[in-house]
Amino acid sequence: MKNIIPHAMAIHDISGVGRCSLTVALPILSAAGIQCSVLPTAVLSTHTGGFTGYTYCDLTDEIVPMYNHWKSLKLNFDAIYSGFLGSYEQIGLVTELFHKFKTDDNIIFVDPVMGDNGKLYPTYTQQMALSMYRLCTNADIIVPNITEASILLDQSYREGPYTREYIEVLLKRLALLGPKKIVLTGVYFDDMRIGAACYDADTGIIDYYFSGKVNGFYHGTGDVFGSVLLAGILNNLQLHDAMALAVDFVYKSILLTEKHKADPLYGVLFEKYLPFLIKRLGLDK
Ligand code: PXL
Repeated sequence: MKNIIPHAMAIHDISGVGRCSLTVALPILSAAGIQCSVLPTAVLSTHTGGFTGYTYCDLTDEIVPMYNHWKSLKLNFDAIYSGFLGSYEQIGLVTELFHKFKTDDNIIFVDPVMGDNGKLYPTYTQQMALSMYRLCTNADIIVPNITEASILLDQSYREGPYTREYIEVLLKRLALLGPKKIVLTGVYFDDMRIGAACYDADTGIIDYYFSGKVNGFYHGTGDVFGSVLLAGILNNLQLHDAMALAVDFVYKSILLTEKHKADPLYGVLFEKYLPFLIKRLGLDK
């Protein structure tokens, strides 16, 4: 049964400050006309990617009671979107949740958040990486960056610029894990442009989309990208068009952050571009 308004379940942490995970997924999906129900995996004062002294409250014990209650309410989700997960055990529970809520026509969308720039995030362990691999085998779509793709494929991380051949081998190997659609972020062939590549294993089609390249590291852009990509897909865009929208949205947000010299640790100034998102999805009519 389809919902009147597309209904997504977002399984991420709440980092109180820092524009990532649920503080990004909720506003973006809502602006895109999608009901976003949340299963918070942990509550932190900030994200873990650069602040010191952050608080961390693990919510692993809440996962099963929350989804059992939702089951008892006979809720249907058009998409289940997982991101940052707090512990090894938690990744296993999310895998079980996927089995409980998977239907013939919904999508399991996994952003295998584990690291960036060749390094694991501080709360991630090798054991969690193995468990994330298993989680991805149950997904319909995965959205890794190159660091995460390398971890999932158990191969060493390589700095860019990349070649088409290198990216296409990564995409095809990732699809062998199980997901039929792969969107790989952080793809660049020169120092002028950066973007994403997508692969649909059913059609064999590989596509690319690039924007300009801004130097520096902007926190939370993976979550902004994933949320816009899912927003596009749930609004019936083709994979390539949803990816292009996500690249454009992230690029605009980075440019504005740079223009205002805002501290990139606090994420990108994406709020200004929610009207752009609504327009590109044709939701302003
Ligand atoms: O943006 C990914 C992310 C999500 N949640 C938390 C994080 C990070 C990356 O550092 O620390 C808590």
